[in-house]
Amino acid sequence: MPSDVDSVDTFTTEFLKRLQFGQGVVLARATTNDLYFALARTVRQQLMSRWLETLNVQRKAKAKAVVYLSAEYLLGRQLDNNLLASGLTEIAEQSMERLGIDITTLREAELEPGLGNGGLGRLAACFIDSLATMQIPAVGYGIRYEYGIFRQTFVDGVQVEQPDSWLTNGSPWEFPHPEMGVKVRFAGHTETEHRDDGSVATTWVHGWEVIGIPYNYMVPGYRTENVNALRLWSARATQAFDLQVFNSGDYLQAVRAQAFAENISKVLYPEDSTPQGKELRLQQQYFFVACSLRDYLDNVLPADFDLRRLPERVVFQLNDTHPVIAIPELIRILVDERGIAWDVALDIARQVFNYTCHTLLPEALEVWSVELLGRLLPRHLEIIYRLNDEFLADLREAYPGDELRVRRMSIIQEHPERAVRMAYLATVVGTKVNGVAELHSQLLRDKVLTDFSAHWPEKFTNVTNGVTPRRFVRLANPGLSGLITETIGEGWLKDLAELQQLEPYADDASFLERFAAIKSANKSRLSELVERRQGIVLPQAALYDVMVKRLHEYKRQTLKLLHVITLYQRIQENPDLDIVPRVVLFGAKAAPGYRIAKDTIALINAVATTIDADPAVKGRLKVAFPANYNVSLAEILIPAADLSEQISLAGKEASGTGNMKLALNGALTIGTLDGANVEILEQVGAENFFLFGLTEPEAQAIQTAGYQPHEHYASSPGLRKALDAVASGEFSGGDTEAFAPLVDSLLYQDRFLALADYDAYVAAQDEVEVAYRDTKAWTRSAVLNTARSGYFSSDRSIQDYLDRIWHAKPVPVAGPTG
Ligand code: 26W
Repeated sequence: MPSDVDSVDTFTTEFLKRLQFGQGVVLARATTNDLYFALARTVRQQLMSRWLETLNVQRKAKAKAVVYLSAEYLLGRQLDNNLLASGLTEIAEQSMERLGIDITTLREAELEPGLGNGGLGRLAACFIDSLATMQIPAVGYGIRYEYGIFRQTFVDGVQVEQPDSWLTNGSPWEFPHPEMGVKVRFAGHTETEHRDDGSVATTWVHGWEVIGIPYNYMVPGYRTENVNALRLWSARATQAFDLQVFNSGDYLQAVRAQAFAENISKVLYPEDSTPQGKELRLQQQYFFVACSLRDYLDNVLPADFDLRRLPERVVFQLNDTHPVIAIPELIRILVDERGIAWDVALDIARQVFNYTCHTLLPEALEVWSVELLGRLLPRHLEIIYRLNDEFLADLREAYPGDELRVRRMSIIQEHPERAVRMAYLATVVGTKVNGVAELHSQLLRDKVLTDFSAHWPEKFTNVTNGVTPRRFVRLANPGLSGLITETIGEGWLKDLAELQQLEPYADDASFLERFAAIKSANKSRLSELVERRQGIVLPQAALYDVMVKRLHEYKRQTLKLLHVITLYQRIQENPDLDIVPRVVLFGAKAAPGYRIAKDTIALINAVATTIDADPAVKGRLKVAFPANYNVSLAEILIPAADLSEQISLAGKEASGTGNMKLALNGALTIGTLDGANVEILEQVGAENFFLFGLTEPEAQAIQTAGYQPHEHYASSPGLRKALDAVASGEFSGGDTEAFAPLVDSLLYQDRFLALADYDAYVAAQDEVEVAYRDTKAWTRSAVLNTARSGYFSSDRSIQDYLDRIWHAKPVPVAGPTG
């Protein structure tokens, strides 16, 4: 048995062993990275026996397991999370102190695995945390990108992307298993054999193949013995490639072929809304899905398992359409490899797959051209065609004569090119389709998958997103966590609804004072970081106004910026104006090819610089845009926020999850009736939320009637002035060209009605200002935001998935004493 490291002594001994035998250095000569590795390995070792025991118990229980298929996991740093889960935080801190090591430096030495773009990837990370904490047998499958989301830098205020080489120092948390490599085939053709008994057998004669190497990561539940696995795949060339090296004589060509294979898991695509239809992306999707299914069916399930009983043992959750190619892959395995009849195989597939949709934007719905699919995955295309033929036949029976409808619902689109609609494929085969917030699920039914929801109303359901309170409250906000635990005990970390018990304290003056002091300390922590990184000093006694999320037109960062410009102009006009000092913080990455988004970043930085240079504004208005917003930065920014900006055009943000993290940490939301904002408003109460803007039906009506952004420019003096300032070059040293594309897109297009919502937004911000002046009332509202946001735990989301979709049950792992 491995030694337990449950005292400062044993921990220290183990740590020094890891340092000496793992890193091969002595304490006096160790680098920060050595120390970080030794610490991580000491923690990992403690979790190891639990992990093995979990696998053991789960295998014996033969319980139904949840398999989460996701192309992205935005994990964030692991060290603190794993210390917390294993209850070792204090022991580790004391041990490091005893050795004279600054543990904070070690924490910061960890390069976060940024294997996701934004909301969808972070949601996956929260979900695997909750699954483990709730003791559900579950495994997450994904891709071990060598380069995660790019590192954002600013050069003269313009976003410049750098590769995120998170693996350069190695990763102490991963367990590679090269001996468990899985072959994945691509391309080639199919051959059909008509047997004497009338049956037909298809063989896929592939063109080339690669190997998937699994890397395991532990997913420890919070204060439970259960440790689940996250298994990420890395692509390697097969021996066939190696042989070529020897046989072909063309050594360089062969090495190039090898590099080609390994390209598959090289880099995360940084587009999070407009699929590029790139061949490599489809290769990534099929690669990880094929590895994962093979692994689960061959290695996780018992050797003699009868796949006809698959639905009793597993449910596959498809995180958006990225893993949807798993559907034809499973059918292919069952029919072609296991000799199961088509109808039976299809019936199995129907029971095991479910699909979560994370968007409403039509341009974000993935389609793969038939040409590409046929070339890369010829057998899968055949299977999709057959599925579609049978589906269309059913439709023609259900809606005789309604050929228009049949064409609308076809899995294959004809225009502008023949292509497979992945969301339709998932909807046709999956048992359940869910949206990620009430409004989103409703719009999914009514607007996006209309015909399908009429055809199969019971297929559609909602599961409102959630976030893990372990990372986003306990770790990110230790001050608040301490206050909460002192007040209501520590049960809230596993049952966030218990935060309700804080409600009475919203009227307790000393509690309010402590709550406000914690917020203020979090602001100091943030401003220290901003000062360290960019040499900017933030005023302390100010309203911290935070907008952090990917940069996208529908999220309307420009609307926020127009408000900032308006505030600036008010000060310019009236230097003695009595306004609430405000720090406006942005965090946002733009997809590298998204022109308008990058222009918006440049404009935010330009406005920040201009305002900074103006002495009249000093201490009253400040814009800060720390580069490279990621999970680690979120953990510092969110707890410091007074005001949470959730201002997307109604009907566009599927849910949002930053909105939940901010509310939980006591920020008041200024927001539209969009995504989960609707539910936040419902929970915290209208008195504690600044609601503004068009509703979804109103926005729809305006757009149908023919929206004229220019009319708003003409009728709103504040708006006109703000836009004129940008157009006149006030923020670009007189250059009127610099932001012309941005201004023109607002004035002549404004796809997301920013101008239409400007007046309402500024009015709501004026209310914010009035409210903020009453410190006590504001803090009371902040406390109520925290107290009433327990609903937004990802544990609650997972419980909803269990009840409505998965129907799996906990399998607790008994501790050493249990
Ligand atoms: C390039 C193809 C593509 C398309 C969409 C890549 C990635 C996506 C994701 C679905 C984008 C995404 O992250 N969506 C967000 O998902 C969150 C979790 O459900 C929601 O909270 C956000 O509202 C939604 O934008």
